Amino acid sequence: MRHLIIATAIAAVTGASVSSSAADAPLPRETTLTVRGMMCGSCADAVQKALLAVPGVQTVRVELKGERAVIVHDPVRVTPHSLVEVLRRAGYRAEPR
Ligand SMILES: [Cu+2]
Repeated sequence: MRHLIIATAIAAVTGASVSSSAADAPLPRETTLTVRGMMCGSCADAVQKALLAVPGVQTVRVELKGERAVIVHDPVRVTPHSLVEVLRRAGYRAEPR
């Protein structure tokens, strides 16, 4: 529940819609991916940007040393598989965990 509150707060800051219509939207889902191939901070930035560019992705937290990315997203528009595919195209091997 805590990350839902954080996602809403971030959406408010970025100007995304969180008003009355949010009641009709599906609850955000959190997906954690193992991401392999990140060697430095630039890789982590590239992974974050690639994921944030996906419509329906709300927040992304990348952990370089932990080899993972935690993504909060609309569960209808974004699936774990689609996130894996985006990272594959960006040059990183990823899998749900
Ligand atoms: Cu790098």
